[in-house]
Amino acid sequence: MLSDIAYIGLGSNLSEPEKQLELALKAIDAHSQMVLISSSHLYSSAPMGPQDQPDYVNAVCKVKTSLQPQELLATLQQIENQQDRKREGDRWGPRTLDLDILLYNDLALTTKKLTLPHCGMKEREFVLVPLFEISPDLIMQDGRSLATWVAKCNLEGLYRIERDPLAEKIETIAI
Ligand code: ROI
Repeated sequence: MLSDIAYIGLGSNLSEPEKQLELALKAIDAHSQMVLISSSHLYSSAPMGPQDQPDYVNAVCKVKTSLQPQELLATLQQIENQQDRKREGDRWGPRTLDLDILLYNDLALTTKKLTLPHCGMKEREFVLVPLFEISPDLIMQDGRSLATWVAKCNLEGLYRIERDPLAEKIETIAI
């Protein structure tokens, strides 16, 4: 049964980032133990951290899943690997694909591999804004609304990438 809800943050700044995110969303939806409920627009922003790397494209999606958090993490890492994610080198360096579990039901968890809710999300407008787009009524673990968190973050430099209406039409016709 797909009864657990997870929010996943997606990011890329190498090898056609927009395409990387679209491929990742398809891979998530194609998995037998996950179904994609909704996904945000794509957003572009300058890198947080080291600046000597390309701008990032980010998005957030909501899934229903029967995978437990650790299994979900392993599955997302497999999708990253399929899309040529390299793990050696700088932890804050450029990457083809980054998939982070942001929230898993109301679970709070700290293990060596996984912290839930995702530890950096509060300071990351490129996570909070797309999350707000798809689930504006979320209440976060500190009892505050997601809207309050969004109101506190600096939105300067975050750009929503408008979907190309022609490309969308072609995709619909292709189906
Ligand atoms: N910066 C932005 N804008 N988006 C990201 O997804 C992102 N991911 C990272 C670091 C290097 C922290 N910076 C980022 O891992």
